[in-house]
Amino acid sequence: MNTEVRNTKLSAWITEVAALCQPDAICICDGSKKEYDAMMQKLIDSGSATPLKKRPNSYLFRSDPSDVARVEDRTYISTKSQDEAGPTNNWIAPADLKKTMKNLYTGCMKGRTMYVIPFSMGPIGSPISKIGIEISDSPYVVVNMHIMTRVSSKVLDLLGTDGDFIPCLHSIGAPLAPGQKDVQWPCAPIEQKYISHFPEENLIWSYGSGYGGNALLGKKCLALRIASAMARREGWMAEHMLILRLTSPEGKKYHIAAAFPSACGKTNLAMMQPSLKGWKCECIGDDIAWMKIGPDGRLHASNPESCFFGVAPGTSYDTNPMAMDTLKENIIFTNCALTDEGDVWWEGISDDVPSHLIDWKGKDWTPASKSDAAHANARFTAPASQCPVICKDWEDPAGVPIDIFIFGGRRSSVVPLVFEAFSWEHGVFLGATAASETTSANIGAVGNLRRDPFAMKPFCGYNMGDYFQHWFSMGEKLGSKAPRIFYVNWFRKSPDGKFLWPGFSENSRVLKWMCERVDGKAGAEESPIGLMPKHADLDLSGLSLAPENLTELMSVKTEEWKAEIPDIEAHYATFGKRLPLKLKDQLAGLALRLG
Ligand code: TSX
Ligand code: MN
Repeated sequence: MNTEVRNTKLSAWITEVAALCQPDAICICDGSKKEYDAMMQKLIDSGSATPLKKRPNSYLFRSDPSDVARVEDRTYISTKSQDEAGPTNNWIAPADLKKTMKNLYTGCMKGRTMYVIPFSMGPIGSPISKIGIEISDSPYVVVNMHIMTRVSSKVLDLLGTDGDFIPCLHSIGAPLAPGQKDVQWPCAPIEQKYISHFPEENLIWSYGSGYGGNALLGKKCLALRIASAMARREGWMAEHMLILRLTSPEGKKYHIAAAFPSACGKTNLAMMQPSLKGWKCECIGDDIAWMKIGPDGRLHASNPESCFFGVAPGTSYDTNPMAMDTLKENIIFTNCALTDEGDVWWEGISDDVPSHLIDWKGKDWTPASKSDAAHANARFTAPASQCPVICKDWEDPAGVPIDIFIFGGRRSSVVPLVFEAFSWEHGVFLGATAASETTSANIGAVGNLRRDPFAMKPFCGYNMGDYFQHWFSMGEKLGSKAPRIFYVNWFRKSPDGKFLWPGFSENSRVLKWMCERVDGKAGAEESPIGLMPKHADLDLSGLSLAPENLTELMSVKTEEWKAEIPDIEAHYATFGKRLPLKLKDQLAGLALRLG
């Protein structure tokens, strides 16, 4: 399986890491199916993976109950000055953090194999792509990276002797003494976990966790935190956005990129199938968009990932049939429940609940059990190529030209179904002030309002005030070719607590209005918060929506919006001097329009 390493920087780094972490063996991964199968067999033999009888080539893993999600309070942006990391990031000076972590890394791979995983974010060899090398002592990381990214010995060929890459060092932080028996999911205690980024030297160091974004370093760490810092330096954008192609009955293509905080159904929207006759929707990505200004002066987006790493609970044939069809084979499931027939199960997958399950902790479960059978953050790792509605151009190195940006959040009141920004600058204001009510999927009290600018709060690898300015600068470069910006809220409720909008496939009606706005065909009227469709501008044919419900759904209540202003001011204050003046101007404009 060993592959020759000819790259000077890589061989020096492998030698350095091996000396520090002291693994028993080193394996250079080649990304082959043979490698995947051999690795998975080892994971089955050790009891870490359970093959699923009901799904070909699919496996269930159960994590340690303490290692179930990204650890935001253990995630660091380590820059020379704290001001560069900004108020939204944890910060430790690089020298101090490296000293602490080197102590932890010392001997941390004893009794284990050190895997060297060469991967490409974006198609191998494409000009938009970035090469990363993850060194990890977790075979679970290797098999997941095979699906999530393009792992291949071709990446090493591409690097040649002097090509550059982003080093991503990962250890689960659980060395084995001679003869010590391994556990099913080895990891370090929370106070030893560190997810560290050094954006000034394009470097990632992760220690102590084997789960998701803490360990699979190509995704949140590289493609968002490190890439966002590179993008600002180089004049492009790395965003937490889905990408989709909508085709009208006339055959006109529109490309949409949308940012939502967690628990708003981003993956569902990315794969949504329109209820409107003749409209077609195809998925290009469900989480990350890298966007560059193309030779045509427009903003072109591509998806750097090759998989969907989605939250399983709530995914069903009702909420996301295309995801369900993606999950039929070749899937890694983590922290789902196991049925007696040898299939996975999670809350919300079906109306009927099995009378017996093995829950995510490996314990017997019945409907009478007090806790959920699947963990709320249980995941699937699924090849994007298996999605029935993956766009044929999803790997095109040229990307797709973005027509429309959507921001949104979950708001049970105040925010109407949809409105359009008056201008790019107003749109940046909408992104910068985006907020969502917390659900049980978040930690802390349910129903609190949380500002999550551009859905990037956990993922911006530099000062967020500078990030806002970068958005303004990109708008200036794009000029009249900039995408139009909209804000949506699928979650407004009536006073008696019922969702006012049916959502899901019916969201195509909202997207259609956006497309018609781009074409200058649909009307809109000015409100204090933005441009709103008049009732007749939305295609509501075949939908039974009571007129008074539509009125409530689209209403803008001046007093409610005035009450938002102090909260936005408090949000602004956290950015201090780095807050662009244009954002203050936008808030003053809103206040003025509200009267
Ligand atoms: O994903 C969602 N979307 C976007 C879909 C393309 N969800 C699920 C969010 C949890 C992750 C939604 N939930 C959406 C939505 O548009 N809307 C709602 C609220 C809602 C829930 C249920 C119904 C209607 C609205 N209707 C019935 O249950 C029958
Ligand atoms: Mn995400």
